[in-house]
Amino acid sequence: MTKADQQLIKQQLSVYFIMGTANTSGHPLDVVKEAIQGGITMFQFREKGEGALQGEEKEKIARQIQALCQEANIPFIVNDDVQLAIDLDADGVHVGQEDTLAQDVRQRIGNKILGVSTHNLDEVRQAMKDGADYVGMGPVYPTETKKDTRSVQGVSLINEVRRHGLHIPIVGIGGITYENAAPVIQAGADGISIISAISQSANPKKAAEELTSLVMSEKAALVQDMD
Ligand code: TZP
Ligand code: MG
Repeated sequence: MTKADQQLIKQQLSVYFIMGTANTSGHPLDVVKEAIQGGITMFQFREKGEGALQGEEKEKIARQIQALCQEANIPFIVNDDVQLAIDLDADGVHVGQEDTLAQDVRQRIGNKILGVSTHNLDEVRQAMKDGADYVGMGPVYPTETKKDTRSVQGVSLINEVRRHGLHIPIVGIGGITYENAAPVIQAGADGISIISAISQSANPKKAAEELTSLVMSEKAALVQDMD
């Protein structure tokens, strides 16, 4: 990956909205539309949990959401399901440590975006070797959205990775809200991944707008500090 590509991914990670149909009581397409209007910079289709769609139904909603993302020029990433990402010609795939090996995913998807969830420095280094374009780190804060998470780690791994001089794009995940997002960026993450703070909001557009302006101003403040 060139330096320019890495800069673009860092921008695109700023407000990374993740959602599946189980994450909202609203109409999923309306929620995504509103989130896009509110300024999200990347989207991940994560169709998991109770009542998750499968097969044709899953593919149908994925295609509908992908169309919204394409219209808005926002990367559309698929969680876990490498074949779906290939069938849809999605912009990328995100995998966890328990999913298909990152190096195998890289082989299958060519130069699409590859994201990998990581929980310690070794996993970050391995993800970099495997060709990850970015790494997810969390849960930063307690979350109700994913039941089988590792223990809450705050921003410690984000700090550690930056202390070791690793420049891989990082996105924090888990329990992130408007109130607690700033420390994630201040620790050196390039963005925040959010499910419920947008998908469960009574006003997803406003929630996305507020998160976007917060992240953008935190990132701008860091750049100024370096000048
Ligand atoms: N991985 C670690 S925490 C988490 C995932 C998918 C859930 C994040 O959801 P929320 O609602 O933003 O806490
Ligand atoms: Mg997974």
